[in-house]
Amino acid sequence: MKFTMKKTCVATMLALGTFAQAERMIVSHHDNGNGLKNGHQVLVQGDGWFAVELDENGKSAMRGKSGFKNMEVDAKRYPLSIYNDDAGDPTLQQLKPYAIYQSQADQLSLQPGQKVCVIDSGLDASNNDFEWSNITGDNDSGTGNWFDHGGPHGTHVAGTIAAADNNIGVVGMAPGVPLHIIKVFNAAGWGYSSDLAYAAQKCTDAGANIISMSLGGGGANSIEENAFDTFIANGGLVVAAAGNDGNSVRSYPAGYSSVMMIGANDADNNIADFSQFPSCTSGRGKKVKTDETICVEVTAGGVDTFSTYPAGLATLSSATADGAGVASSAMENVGSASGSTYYMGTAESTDGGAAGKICLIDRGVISFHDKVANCENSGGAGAIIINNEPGMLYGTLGDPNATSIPAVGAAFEDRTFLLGASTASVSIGASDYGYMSGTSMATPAVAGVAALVWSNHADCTGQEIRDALKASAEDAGASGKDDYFGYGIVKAKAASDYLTANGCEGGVTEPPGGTDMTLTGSRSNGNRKANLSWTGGTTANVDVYINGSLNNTTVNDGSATYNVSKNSTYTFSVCEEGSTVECTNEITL
Ligand SMILES: [Ca+2]
Ligand SMILES: [Ca+2]
Repeated sequence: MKFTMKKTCVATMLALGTFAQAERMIVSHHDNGNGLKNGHQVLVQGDGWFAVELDENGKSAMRGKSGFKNMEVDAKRYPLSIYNDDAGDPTLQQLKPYAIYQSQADQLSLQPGQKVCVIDSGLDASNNDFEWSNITGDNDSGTGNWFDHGGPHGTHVAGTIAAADNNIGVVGMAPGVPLHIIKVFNAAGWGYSSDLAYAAQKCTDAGANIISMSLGGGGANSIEENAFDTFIANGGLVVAAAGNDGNSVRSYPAGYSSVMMIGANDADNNIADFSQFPSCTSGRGKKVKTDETICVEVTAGGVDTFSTYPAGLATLSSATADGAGVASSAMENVGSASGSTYYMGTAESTDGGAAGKICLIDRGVISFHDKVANCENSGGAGAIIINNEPGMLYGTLGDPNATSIPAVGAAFEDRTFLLGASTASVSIGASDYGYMSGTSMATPAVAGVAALVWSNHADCTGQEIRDALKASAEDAGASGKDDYFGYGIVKAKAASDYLTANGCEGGVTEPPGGTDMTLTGSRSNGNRKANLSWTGGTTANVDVYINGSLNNTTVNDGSATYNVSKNSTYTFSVCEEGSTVECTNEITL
């Protein structure tokens, strides 16, 4: 029942550049260098050097000038992604995962009053990066103590919501927010619908206002659905993962209307290839109905998400070249090595030149394992395998593994830098922090963002927070709302600003970027008919709400008439079909 995690390659936003005739060069000089700069556009300069574009003639001329010292190519440095994790060692400093920046969680401060209930595999007490005094829990019978992990999944999820802001490790979307942990999985990795219905009650009993579920499976269940309906009817918010099968199947509990379905995006604002995308329509023929609450509503970062693990259960790598940190991924073999670099090409055979050195190896032709084995059998101390396409290289050496030297993957974007370095180091070790991918990782990100936003707008209901997250999400993928992203990527600051500007009830007439819809009306036939006229709305049909409840769906032709009791008044509004955000004003007749 628990969604399994997947590794995917981090996509990069830049393709490789092509070499024009002129090349950007760094020229270092004696004296003040003014004689060398004459006649050139200096692009950037520092103490004893400057960068200019030079063709071959220009390079020759430069070399011949008085005061010239040296010249080298000004190598391009590409960001790996639009958003990046902080680089460094989480045992020495606190690293913000990329999704913190992407979802603007670093732009708001958590206020008191929130409690997030996490239904998962427990939160392991061995990880110190939590405010443990704010954390309570329950466990299902048979799953063991909630504070002992049943696999790293629950600990990773909890860290994304609430890891403490304490100068070490990572930081959650809502750092230190009180948690109630309900352990419904053990190492076997699944639970029942009845477990979730029971858990929802336990979340209520604990005083939680948000439930986060990084889990799901096929098949709706009325007892389970009722439990979440009750939770939101009492003002709460429930989020759940869309699922990791990369298809259009609707998973539950995410597929219930009361539960907000969460998809996963990567650090480049692309949808994760595993993120499920069920349709927002259900039924057939004349009964076809569009409902935005049964499909993905928003997304958050969930590809290669960096978070907490039970102590020592993660494997983390680090690498440097000429003393500078280089992004890496752990492939295999715990240990550390450093030394001079030795480039082995694709390392298809042993090479005595690698003895005592760090092998730099291109991906391709033979297996990762055999490359590392050829490095080790040449006397190499450690291996860095460099991707042959944009992005980080993730991989393992497979089983059986006859090698023992630490081997890490590196991104293609760092190839030039690595091959130009004279020394390098690699290290792989057990860690309290590591990576997972899945809609399971995006879901707690949204739960944490919701807590953060809600804490700054404490008078709002869960439904209003849900609407604000959607109205303020950043559109991504296909233009406008789509089945993969829903309304888009959640943005904490934008959601808070939206609520500040519009109040809890939001911009009923028009959210940012929305469609103008206005409603007017009158009574006739001795008050027995209510005649509505509206403008706007881009859907073929519209939903008509009477006294806050969906009454019916009708053709978007700008008018409709209702038979009403002559002695009562009614409040009407009209929304785009399936939307609770793209709506007219309310009128009372
Ligand atoms: Ca921390
Ligand atoms: Ca979109």
